[in-house]
Order: sequence, then structure tokens, then C-alpha cells
Amino acid sequence: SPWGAVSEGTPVTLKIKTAAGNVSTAKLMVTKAAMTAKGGDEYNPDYESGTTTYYQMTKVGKEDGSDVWQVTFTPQSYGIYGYKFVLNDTKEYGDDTKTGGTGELKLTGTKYFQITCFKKGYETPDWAKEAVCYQIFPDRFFNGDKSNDNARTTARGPQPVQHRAWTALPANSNAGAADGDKWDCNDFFGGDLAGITQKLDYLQKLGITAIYVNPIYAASSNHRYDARDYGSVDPFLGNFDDLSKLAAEMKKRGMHLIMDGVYNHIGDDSIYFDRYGKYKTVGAYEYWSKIYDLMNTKKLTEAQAKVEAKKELEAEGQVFSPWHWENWFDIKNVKATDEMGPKYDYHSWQGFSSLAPFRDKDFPGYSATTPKHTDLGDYLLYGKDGEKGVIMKWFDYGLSGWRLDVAKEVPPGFWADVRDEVKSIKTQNGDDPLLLGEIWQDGSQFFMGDTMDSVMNYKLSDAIMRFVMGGKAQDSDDVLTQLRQNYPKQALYDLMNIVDSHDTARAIYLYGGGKDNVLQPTKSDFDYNLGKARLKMAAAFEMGYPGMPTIYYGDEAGQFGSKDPDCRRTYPWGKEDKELIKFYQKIISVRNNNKAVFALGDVDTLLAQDNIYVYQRTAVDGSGKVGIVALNNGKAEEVTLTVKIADGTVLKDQLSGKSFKVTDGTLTLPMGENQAMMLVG
Ligand code: ARE
Ligand code: CA
Repeated sequence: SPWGAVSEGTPVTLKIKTAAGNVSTAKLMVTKAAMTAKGGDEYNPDYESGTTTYYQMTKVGKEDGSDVWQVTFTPQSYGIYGYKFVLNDTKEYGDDTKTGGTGELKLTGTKYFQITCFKKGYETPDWAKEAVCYQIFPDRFFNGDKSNDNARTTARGPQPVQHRAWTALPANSNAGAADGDKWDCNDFFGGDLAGITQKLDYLQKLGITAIYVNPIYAASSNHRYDARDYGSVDPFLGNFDDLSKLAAEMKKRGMHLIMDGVYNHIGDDSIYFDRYGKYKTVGAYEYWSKIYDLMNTKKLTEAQAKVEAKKELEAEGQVFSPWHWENWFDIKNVKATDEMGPKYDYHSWQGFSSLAPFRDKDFPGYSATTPKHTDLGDYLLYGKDGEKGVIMKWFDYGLSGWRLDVAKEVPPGFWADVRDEVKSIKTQNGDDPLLLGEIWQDGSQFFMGDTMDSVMNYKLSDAIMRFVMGGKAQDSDDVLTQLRQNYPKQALYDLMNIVDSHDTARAIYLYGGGKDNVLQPTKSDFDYNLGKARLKMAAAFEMGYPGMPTIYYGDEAGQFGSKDPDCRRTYPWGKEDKELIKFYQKIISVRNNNKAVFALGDVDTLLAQDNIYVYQRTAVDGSGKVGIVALNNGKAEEVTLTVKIADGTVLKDQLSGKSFKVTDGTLTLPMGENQAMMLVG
């Protein structure tokens, strides 16, 4: 096993085999990565800026006629470590990301094999390991309160809100826009918090025990990643009473609520920025544009303009916030234009002028010299004068955890501070809160025990998609094996395992051959039945796998759609694919009724060959129970597995009801085309 995760101070022994007599010196090169945001906004482990140590290896004997070299090194402090072997002082043997450590031999420049080293005592919430989660895009799930449908009239800036009928399609006006920033997020369908509360019985019957809800703070757009005010619930969704009611009903059912926290950026139309001069408090843009106007027209110095701007704003009845958010952003004295008209230039998130990021240097934990209490840090986390920080405050309304948007773009030191604070409290269910980062790549950097418990597992959704669509099981298994080894077990079992999300086309649509770039496809744009058969395989795979399986609202009902915003269609109440819902109920109950196996058991790949992918779960509670999940993405085929399960053991496929007996250390499964089995014995 070439990759791995260990706690600080654990000795790691590495061996390499070389052809007899071929190698005269072998060294282990170990680099501890630094975390840098080189050339962009994302913080990543960076070996180039890291510190390297070489360890001499010793020839310890022979195996199969080859020389065996060995060395032990001990990572003393948590971090991401990379290693490779240097042979004869001339060649490097490093990672080729294939299972089994085939590796790659080169003169220089091979990739590092990774070892994740985590803080002693790193623990993650147990409830997430056993949870089955449901993701809700709140404007589109259920309209439970028509009285809030007209709660406000404007979306971003002066743009009017567009009300849409429940079964209409989301607007697609921005598709193909050159700047990608046409405003099409002001169409609202009326879904709300009351709607979620009213549908809890439905979710409970499905077997759901956690809900991840996309942002619900007051915001301009329907997706609400452009917070207007972190301190209030969006009036279209309800108010704090509605939230408390939802949380109370969830508590009764033993469910956990995960909210979306967007702390890298806010909306340009917000109390913090106030680009359109809508709010009584002075926003950063409002303030700086006034300063620059004065500098440019009256030829004042910046210091003079500041004094004058303050006077003018106060004369207009504007008040400065005690949090001083006028200083949290980079706004330049340069005129620019966007789809909302002329503006002073400011750093925006990925070129979307609707989203203004905070300056990294304002986050506590940005560097060793940043003070622990910055205005931004106090506002978001620590609070001040008896008022709680945003991140802590929402726990008072029944929150069980945060999904943290663009987790790589916020200084890791801040997430460490967040962890310290959040882990000092309990959720309304009396257990530990969950911190889950949004990332799309490997998430090891969040699993050093100092920041997150979990991440959105897009790596897994990609691997599963590749397989169910006909890819080789080996390729998907390489990816998943690497994750299993890179991630500490406590993080692996808390991962948010998904097949799609509000940011991707719906799985059923892609699986059925639908194209991402088709706008508002209909059922004739893809093969629904094929998509459905594959979705069943993917969902069964996740229900049996370590991590928190998460269903994007409506997937279980056959909702389809291409990329954002089309993937955010309304839940098809009254038009559900009932057979698919039944299937989901079944596989979720298989997981929920066999938690010792499917939620908490050990995991091993049994077979990953071409069309067949099979893994085993083994209970660690001493019960001796096992589970096997088998998928066939090809034509019907009889599969014989070599298993380490006692002869005579009978395993029953919970989906077909058929039983199979272990004989002579093997298990034979007649697998149909695109069939999934979930065996328990
Ligand atoms: C807007 C328009 C869409 C349009 C889109 C792209 O509304 O119609 O398709 O731009 O042009 C939020 C909204 C989006 C909105 C966006 C900007 O939900 O609808 O999109 O704001 O206004 C990257 C980031 C990742 C991010 C995804 C979307 O790394 O963090 O892109 N995800 C989060 C949220 C989003 C949210 C934001 C961030 C902003 O989950 O919903 O968008 O707060 C690769 C890369 C990833 C990349 C991924 C997807 O795999 O590795 O880094 O993710 O592709 O592009
Ligand atoms: Ca409503």
C-alpha cells in the first residue's frame, strides 16, 4: 500500500524491491509540503516550497530473488508528506497513482507518493458515519408557505425578482454569455423552510437522517451564494422561527441539519458591500466609490476624501457598522463596467462581479503574524460585545454542521480557528458538529486533524460515473483505493458521497447519455431507462460504501437536468418515478438496517476487473457480519469471487432476495446486465 494516513509520531516503514545486484545505494526522499496559494486563490499542499529530508535505506534481505531495501521514518508534526526513492543517486522511483504501487522510474521529476499525517486525537462526528443525507436547494424543493412568495421585490441591485410557476424550467438566459455573468439567478419558485418541514415525513420514510441545505441567508439570488446579510434568513425562505421549527421537527426524528456556509465572498448587493446604495449601513463599495469620486472630481488626497466621504454619508443618514466592513475588500480607483453598469474595479470571485471575496489578509490565521482578532474574524467567528460570530450564531437555531463553500480559497489557518471554536460546542442533538469542505479534488489537506471532518466527495462521484457508464473497474478502483489510503479512516467514514449536486448536471441525465451543454433537455435528449439503471448501480454502490451517502433532492424521483441552472429544477411532486423511489427506500433501508457492516465496517476491494466491481464490508463489532456490494456495468456474466469468508456462509442479496453460499473459499454470483447486488451474511 503505497499511500497512507498516520497520526503524528507514528513510525512509517517503507520497502522497495530492486532487481538483484542492480542497485548499490537507495535513499528515501521525504518532503513535507507547505500550504501555499501559488498563482491563484486556492491553498494547496506545495512540495516545491516544502522541506526535504533524505534517509539512507538498508538492504535487509531478498524476496523472490530481488533485493529488499528498507527504512523507517517518523513524521513528527501533522502535514502532507511526500516520498520517493532515489536509487544509485541517479534515478527516482515515484508515484504513478496506480493501485498496487507499480510506480514510475525516471531520471528526475517523478511524483511523490503521499502520506497524510494527522494531529493526535483527530476525531470526527460519529453521526455522519451513520447518516444518509439529502441535499436540498431550498427554492426548489417544496413551497410550504405561499405567504412569503412575495417577500421582496428586488433581486440584485435594482433587478426585479422573477416569480416562476412551480413546474416551469429555471431561466437559462446566461447560457453562452461571453462574460458568463448575465444575471439569471433572479427567478424564484417559492420553495421554503416550511416546505422542508412539511416534507420531513416523506424524507423520514425514505430513510434520510441528515439534510444538507444550500445557503439560506438573506441574499439576492435564488442560489444565495451571494449573501446579503449573514445574520438573517432570506425572507423568501421564511424567518428564524421557521428555521427553529424545522430544526425542532428534525430533532424529534433524530435528524441532523447541515447548512451551507459561504465565507470566502459575499454579494455585491449586500450590507457589507452595498454596491447599489440600498442599505442604511455603509458598505465597502459605497464608501470607497464615494472616496474615489471625491478624489477624481475634487482632486482631494485619499486622506481628505475619507473625511469628506464620512461626512457626506452621515449627512445622508448612513451609519458605519461597528464591524468596519468598509475595509474588508480590495476596491480600486479604476473605472470598469459590467452587466450591472459602470463600477469601480474590485477583485471578484472567478470574474463574477456579483461575488466579492474578502481579502485573505483579514482572516485570522492568514499568517503567523496576523492577529487572532481581526474585524472579519470577530464578525465571522469570535463575536464581540456579547454578539456571537456568524459561524457560531447559527448553531443556536439547531444547526449540526457546516458545509463550507470553496474551502481551498480561505486561508487554512482560519479553518483551524473555526475548528477550535466549533468543536467546543455540541449540536442540538447533543453530539459533535460537522465541518465539511467543498472541494473537487483530493481533500487530504483538510484531514490533518486541524480543519475539516469531511469533504464533498466529487472524486468518488467521478470514479463511479466512469464505471457505471462502462469504464474499467480497475481505473475507478485506483482512484478510490488512493482516497482510502490518503484519508484517515475517521475522515473517510464521514465523507459526503454524492453522484451529483447543484453544481453538476443530474446523474441520471449524464448516465443516460445526456450532454452537459444541452439547455433544458427533455426526456428525448437522453435514454431515461439506461440512466435509471445506472443510477441504481451508483446509488447502491454509495449505500454500501464508507461515507455519508447523499441524495440530491429529486434524484430519487427521476428528476433530470443538464448543467447549472437546469440541474435545479423543482422536485416533481405528483409526477415522481415511484418505482425509483421504492428502490431508494430499499437500498437506504439495507444500509440503515446493517450499519455495523455498511456504515462502520472495514472496506476491501474484492474484484475490480473490467465490467465487474465488487467490494466487501466487514463488521468490526465482533459480530462477524459481512456485506458485499457487486456491480456489473456490462452484459450478464457469472462472477466467481475468492473470499475470506467461512465456507457454508450464506449471503443474501437484499435487492433480489436471492441467496448464495460460500463454497471452497469462493462465491459465485450470476450477475445481470447493469445489475447491482447488496449481499449481507
Ligand atoms: C453562475 C451561473 C451559472 C453558470 C455558472 C458558470 O449562475 O448559470 O453555469 O456561473 O459559468 C454560485 C451559484 C452558481 C453561479 C456562481 C457564480 O451556485 O450558479 O454560477 O455562484 O455566480 C468551481 C469552484 C467551486 C464552485 C463551482 C461552481 O471551485 O467552489 O466552481 N462551487 C461553489 C458552490 C456554487 C457557487 C459557488 C461556489 C460560488 O457550490 O454553487 O456558485 O459561491 C472543476 C474544478 C472545480 C470547479 C468545478 C465546477 O472540477 O476543479 O474547481 O468548481 O469544475 O466548475
Ligand atoms: Ca413560499
